[in-house]
Amino acid sequence: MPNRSDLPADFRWGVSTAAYQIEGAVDEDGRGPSVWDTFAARPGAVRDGHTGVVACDHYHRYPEDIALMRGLGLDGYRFSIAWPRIQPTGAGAVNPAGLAFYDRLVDALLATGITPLPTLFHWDLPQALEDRGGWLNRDTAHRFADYTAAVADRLGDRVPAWITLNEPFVHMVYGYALGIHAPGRALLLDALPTAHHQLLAHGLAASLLHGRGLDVMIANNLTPVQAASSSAADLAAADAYDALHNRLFTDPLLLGRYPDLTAFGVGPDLHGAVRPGDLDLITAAPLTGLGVNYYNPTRIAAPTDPGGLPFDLVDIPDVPRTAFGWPVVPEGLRELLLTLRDRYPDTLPPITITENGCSTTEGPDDPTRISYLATHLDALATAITEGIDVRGYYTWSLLDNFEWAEGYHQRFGLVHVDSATQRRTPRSSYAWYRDLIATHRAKSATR
Ligand code: IFM
Repeated sequence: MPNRSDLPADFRWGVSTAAYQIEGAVDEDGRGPSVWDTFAARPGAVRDGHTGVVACDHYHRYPEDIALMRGLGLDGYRFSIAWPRIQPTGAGAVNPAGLAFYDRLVDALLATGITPLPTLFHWDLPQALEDRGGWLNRDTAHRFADYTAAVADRLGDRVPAWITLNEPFVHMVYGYALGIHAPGRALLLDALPTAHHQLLAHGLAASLLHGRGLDVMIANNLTPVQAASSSAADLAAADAYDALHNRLFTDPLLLGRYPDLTAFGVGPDLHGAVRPGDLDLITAAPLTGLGVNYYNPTRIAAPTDPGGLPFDLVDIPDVPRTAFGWPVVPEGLRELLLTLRDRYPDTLPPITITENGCSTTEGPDDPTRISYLATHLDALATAITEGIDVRGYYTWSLLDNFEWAEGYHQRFGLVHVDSATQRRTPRSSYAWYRDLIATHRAKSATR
């Protein structure tokens, strides 16, 4: 069996983070409020009332965090840019101090030999745009294009590749359909236009980036979908869930059309959101890479409530679970990558794993995280030897950080962060990842 020591010589290693989860400094240097500031301040919205007001104080401590990255020997760092720092109200003049922060961050990374990989939107929409409908409003896609142009004009001379959006599925479902995340809307299937408006935003931004000679990716949260049995009803339910979670976001990008959502009683215009020509805008610029965020497979059965959604989520039996309760199935990563190749044989671009990792309750010694990373990297190595073009792996995450509705309770970091003192303590997984990267590099040099 191939394993992680067989990864290609030019394979790139990284870590991933996101602005609201680590930066803090929410009122500094002209940053405007985001939907997450508003949501986290709402009593009961986030576990124990945690917020991102301080988070990991990365806004001030980024030199220390880059030193930690240097210690790992990383090739790349995936972070996100906070739109409300660049345009405090989501439109109009840019805030020079906001741009200057990312300018400093990018220069500091490059000085360390680490390639910056920014994500333009990781869920922290300027509140002023939410007040005008957020991603339910088509205009937000155009505002995103303006914001993208401003940031690319400033950083594009030093940043070769860009990720437009992070996990539009999760943002749609948790933020707009169920109300578990900001902006806290519980619209169920009426949230579907937010999928299209996010993809339209991606397409408009991708064209701008491509026009500037920059590489463009999008980071999707994808899951292999297992039917609970081979019954026709379970298979149909699994197909419906797969359409909603995966194909709703990859078919428009890679096939230029939306999947069939008739199982949800939804037509191809997603409740009137899709206008003639939109799919051409979404695909106008080629994706130079597909970012895959993989955490676990999803098991689906036929619905028990005939009046509800056309699927039930069911537990995957007999597998370990992370502290979050998520099933640990490394083989699911390989299965997912093979499915993508089968589904998009002519259009699938090279893949980068833009997130993968687990929360644990462990202290400085975190063998569970090491095992999670090792087994997923072995599954990835197998997929690569089976012909899948995967260029790199960015683990989630460098630091323990603000895990959205779970606050600081779910800890994903290679580095433990004491929320009271901001003291960073590398865990044993940090040393393991460092040694893995060094070993891979040494082996690659002799090939
Ligand atoms: O912390 C999140 C991240 O913001 C998006 N992907 C999943 C991670 C773990 O839940």
